[in-house]
Amino acid sequence: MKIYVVDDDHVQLNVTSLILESAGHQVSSMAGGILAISEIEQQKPDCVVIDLMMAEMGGLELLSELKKKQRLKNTKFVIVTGHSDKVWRIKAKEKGADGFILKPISQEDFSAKLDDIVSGKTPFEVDINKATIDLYTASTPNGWKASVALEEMDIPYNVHTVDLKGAEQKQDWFLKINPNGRIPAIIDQEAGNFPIFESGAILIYLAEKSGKLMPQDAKGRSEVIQWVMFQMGGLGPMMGQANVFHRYFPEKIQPAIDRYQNETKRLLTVMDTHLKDNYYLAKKFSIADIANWCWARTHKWSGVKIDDLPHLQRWLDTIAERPACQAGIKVPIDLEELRTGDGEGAKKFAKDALTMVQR
Ligand SMILES: N[C@@H](CCC(=O)N[C@@H](CS)C(=O)NCC(=O)O)C(=O)O
Repeated sequence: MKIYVVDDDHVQLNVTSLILESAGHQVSSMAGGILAISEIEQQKPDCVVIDLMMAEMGGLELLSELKKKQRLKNTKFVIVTGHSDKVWRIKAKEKGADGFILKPISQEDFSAKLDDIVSGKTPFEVDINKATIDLYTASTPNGWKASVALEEMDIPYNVHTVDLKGAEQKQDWFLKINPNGRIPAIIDQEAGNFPIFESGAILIYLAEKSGKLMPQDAKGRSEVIQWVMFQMGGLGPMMGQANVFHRYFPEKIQPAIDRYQNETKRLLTVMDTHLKDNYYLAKKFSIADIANWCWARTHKWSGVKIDDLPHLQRWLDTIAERPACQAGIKVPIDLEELRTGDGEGAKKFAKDALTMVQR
């Protein structure tokens, strides 16, 4: 059959072309997407093999352009990549690809797989709802960061509730997933059961995996990561300690309470000032908003008032309206009292937390 190969890696382009030629196909090729469009339209091949990750014009972008061409209505499109993540399969399917070939793959298998795709023997199916992320979590701000991100990115996941009071997070099986013995942690089944701990690292991993909620350009990415670090190194630890001294410890050590509440208030004020001129923490809604929102929304629990921070309040309310954020903070259970600061659930949470911090 007539096959057209597009790959901006010259070596890979030659290898793929040779494999297909030696299997008896008539092959044309181009080292990049933009130039290939008109030639492909003209040649009307039976099949176009497209590399997913190309610098100038990405494989999926090229696919979208080619799918618009009436002359190519009978042409089959196959995406080839070394990226195993299901999100790419889903995206390729959405954009109209007929097949997806994962590298590395032997010469014979490549050619056979391509034949099966073009002949329609193996229809391109993606089980979108099959969860491939395992989330180990509990109802706390750090835990919500992971569940909110998974909900926002629309990544299916299995929830495993970790019994913090029962010290399940310190058991050997869990320490193999997170050596720090804390939640949240995730395992990515699609990446050879790769474990990830530290909520900030989880957010970045998921954003990179899904291509969502973090820009890809260096400055945009940095802006997001700066605010994620602000939460990881500042807001989270300060609010966490404010909770310990203000809410959990029966002895009221006023200088410690003041120190952590004042520092929390200072950090929330930094956010308020920034949010005066910015709708979100970075340019668009991102993992930076998720990280900080999950903590800032529990300011009452830390005993810190924000009545004089109108921009922060506006931002908190804006994010609270997002359905995915609402869903994420109900994982593994709905603990609204952690935000309002009162009720039976709040008392129990504070008691359990005291057990943990005194261990
Ligand atoms: N820096 C870590 C902090 C994680 C953390 O402190 N998790 C708490 C719940 S919010 C926990 O697992 N506590 C149990 C313990 O201390 O044993 C992260 O962001 O993931």
